[in-house]
Amino acid sequence: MKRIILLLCAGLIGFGLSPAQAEESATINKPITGSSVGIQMFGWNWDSLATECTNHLGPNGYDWILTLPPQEHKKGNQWWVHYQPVSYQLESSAGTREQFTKMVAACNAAGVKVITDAVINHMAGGNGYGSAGTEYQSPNFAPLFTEPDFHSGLPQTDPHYCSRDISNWNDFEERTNCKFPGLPDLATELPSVQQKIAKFLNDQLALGVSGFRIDAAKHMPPADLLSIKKLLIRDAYFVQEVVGSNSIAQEYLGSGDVWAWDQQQFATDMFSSIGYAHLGKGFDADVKNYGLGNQALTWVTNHDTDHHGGSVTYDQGKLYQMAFAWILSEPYGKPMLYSGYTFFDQDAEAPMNANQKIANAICASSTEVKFNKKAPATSTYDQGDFTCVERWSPLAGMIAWRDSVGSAAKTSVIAKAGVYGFARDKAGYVLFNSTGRTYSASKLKTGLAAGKYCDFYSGGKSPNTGKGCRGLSFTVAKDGTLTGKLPSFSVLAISQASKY
Ligand code: ARE
Ligand code: CA
Repeated sequence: MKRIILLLCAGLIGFGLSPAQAEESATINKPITGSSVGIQMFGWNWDSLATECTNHLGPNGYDWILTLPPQEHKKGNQWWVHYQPVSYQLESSAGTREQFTKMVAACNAAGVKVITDAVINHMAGGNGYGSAGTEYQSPNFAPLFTEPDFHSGLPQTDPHYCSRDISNWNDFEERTNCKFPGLPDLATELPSVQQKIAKFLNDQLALGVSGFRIDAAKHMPPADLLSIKKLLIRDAYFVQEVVGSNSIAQEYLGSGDVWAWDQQQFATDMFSSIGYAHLGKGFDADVKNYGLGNQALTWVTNHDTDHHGGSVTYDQGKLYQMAFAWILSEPYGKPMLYSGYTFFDQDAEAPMNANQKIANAICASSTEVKFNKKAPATSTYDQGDFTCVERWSPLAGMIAWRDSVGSAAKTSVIAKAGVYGFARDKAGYVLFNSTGRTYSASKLKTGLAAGKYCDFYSGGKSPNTGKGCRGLSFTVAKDGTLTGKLPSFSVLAISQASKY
């Protein structure tokens, strides 16, 4: 979403803030809505994220990032050690507290809100830090929690007592009181535990963080999350991870937003293999049953599906890019994209340096993406390459297209043999060709006024007024229809704003 920050800044400077501080607080106070675009930056250390916010995320129109969990964690070469906290100190293999603080300030100054991953349901499992009862304590800091702070340490007569691993992932008592396999489960109903968690989140809010992805939210009662939220120093954004069923996700709408899992299944069905984009025709009817209203985040993949499977991935080359373009084109939901690193071993942490810290992220020097030229629905990444999705210009183009169509309704849907398209009322038109052949569009109803339009996906308007388009251009006839050729594995996105 483009920022209308200057006016706000002018107001805040009046209160004694420097222009940079005013920009930072304008970013923090900007709400996350349907026109906001977020991206999970998985495996990025704090130093690299700071420069990426300034140089690419802000300029390309991203409104927020989701970072790795920032707290001290169990040591190891697997990415998932970040999900096993040993203390709430902001020290991790992604960087120190000082580096974290600088990153948050740099991102806010670039207009990019910072949402961190909050792992507050459990602490680390047996990790060599001690015997039962101390295994979840950091060797470096005073113990944060003790045995009675965990469900397994409560008197056995307590209704919340449980020392087993979860086996029924949907039963309320079991999923909230028992252990995510192997991990000591915090007694989040206790006010003393809630206060410690709130202190951890408040520490980050005070540094300029805007909100949190609540990891394993499904394993904490919504009432506990609401109690924690009430202890925060300001109104923080919550997006809660409630995997699987919409009916369980609906229980969490009172404490914040949630991800739409059924929508992600559409992305997988439409873009995992060549020629299935037309399956999008069932989406609008499906959405009506989610019951998540405007509190749903839409997505293609996250760190779990990227590593454990169950989504389109970077292996699908241009289809992967098109899947992100699709969630950016739909009026439904708040889209979150994903930028990570490639791996041969699904447990592998992002590339580390000699000090066992995550190394700086390296993006290919050009905007060239490692899609296979001969088979564009595959890719040619090496192990440990960063995908740098936030730099892909077709997606920056789609973000601009999304801004330009605003909340205009979806109309004139077409779906046939790998092709899917629709108008956004009279504001814009989008068309997906997931086949390996050029698609000859004939007389598609666009809702747009007659004229020539630049395609946002292939480059948009030339920055020099009057110089036409950087990429493809399409013509809308007097009757509002479009006839033209859309290349294979590509998207056509035109709007009022790209008329020339
Ligand atoms: C690792 C090992 C485990 C071991 C554990 C403790 O892999 O074998 O038991 O350590 O030693 C991440 C990794 C896990 C890792 C964990 C801790 O993904 O592999 O465990 O970190 O290091 C359920 C939850 C959902 C959860 C998913 C993974 O409901 O909340 O499982 N997702 C979040 C994060 C993960 C993270 C955690 C939670 C833990 O996104 O990255 O785990 O902090 C059905 C059910 C769902 C279930 C889903 C599992 O759909 O309905 O409830 O999701 O299956 O696929
Ligand atoms: Ca729990």
